[in-house]
Amino acid sequence: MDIEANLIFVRSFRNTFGRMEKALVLGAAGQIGTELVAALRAKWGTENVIATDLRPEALEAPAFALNAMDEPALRALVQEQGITEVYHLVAMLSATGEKMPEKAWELNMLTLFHVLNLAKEGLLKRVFWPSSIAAFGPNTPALDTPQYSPMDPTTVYGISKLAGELWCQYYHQKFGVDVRSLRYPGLISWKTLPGGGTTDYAIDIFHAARKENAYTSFLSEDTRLPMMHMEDAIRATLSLMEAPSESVKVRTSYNVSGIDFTPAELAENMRRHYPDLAMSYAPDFRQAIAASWPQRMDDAEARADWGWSPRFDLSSMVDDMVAHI
Ligand code: AKB
Repeated sequence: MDIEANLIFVRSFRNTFGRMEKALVLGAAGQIGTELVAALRAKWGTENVIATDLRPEALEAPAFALNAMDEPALRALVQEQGITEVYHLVAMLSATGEKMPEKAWELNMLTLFHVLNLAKEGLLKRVFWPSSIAAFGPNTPALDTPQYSPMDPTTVYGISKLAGELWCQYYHQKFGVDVRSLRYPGLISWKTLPGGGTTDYAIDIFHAARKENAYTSFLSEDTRLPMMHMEDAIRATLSLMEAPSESVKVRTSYNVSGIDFTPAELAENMRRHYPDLAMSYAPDFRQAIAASWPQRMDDAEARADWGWSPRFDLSSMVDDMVAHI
């Protein structure tokens, strides 16, 4: 057995016969949740990872319908199931959030407070909550954005992420809550469609290429953004959560870098598979959002503190997407 297989065996043995660790994933039917639940279950055993969502039909048991805004229901589930760590993936993303700002703020912030407060009361040992490149803004250095930079987000989603980061740090410093976070770039995956983000074009394009051999991008051809293959994002999440607490020195949220490209560069790379892929560009309101975000992240802290390093480059990401879509 290799070291990783050994670790999985020991963990699930301990979870079955000894000290219990049990995870609860909120928003489990979403783009990240679908893959994170599977990865956690592979490590901890299916019965030790509870999946919840507003729409639990798509989820495999053990799974429950849960509105993360409903604090009593969330609390009851945590207590009844003996949950030790929560992965809080519920959020309204950048593009949808601009259409309903108050609702986005309420959803993104209240659900975070519900989880942080359960941890503060000692009901949870650890919390994972994702932040985003959306927490940065037009005055952030766009290239090799440092961990500590000016942050002046222009979207409600970005404001909620920046505020959430600071609340995570506050709960850690004041109450000892072990909350950990990553600033995800645009995440690229084929298992579940994303919903309501500015980086979604980088997934839509693969579906359009397969169906029509043509794509109209809602971002201009030269809009560079940080992106990451979902497998890398899941690995980053698990690595951060497995790191010893003293190694997790950033308690707002870690920059993590994967790849970066423009719509034109992505299309050009995809032409290895779709030589006649036709591109047109019709930037909409999402263009201004993308223009306010970093183009490439510097993730030196994540590399130094818990050994982060991505595996996918642009070509291997494209090959994997084409193979599966
Ligand atoms: C979005 O585009 O809103 C998200 C994000 C970068 O957080 N994918």
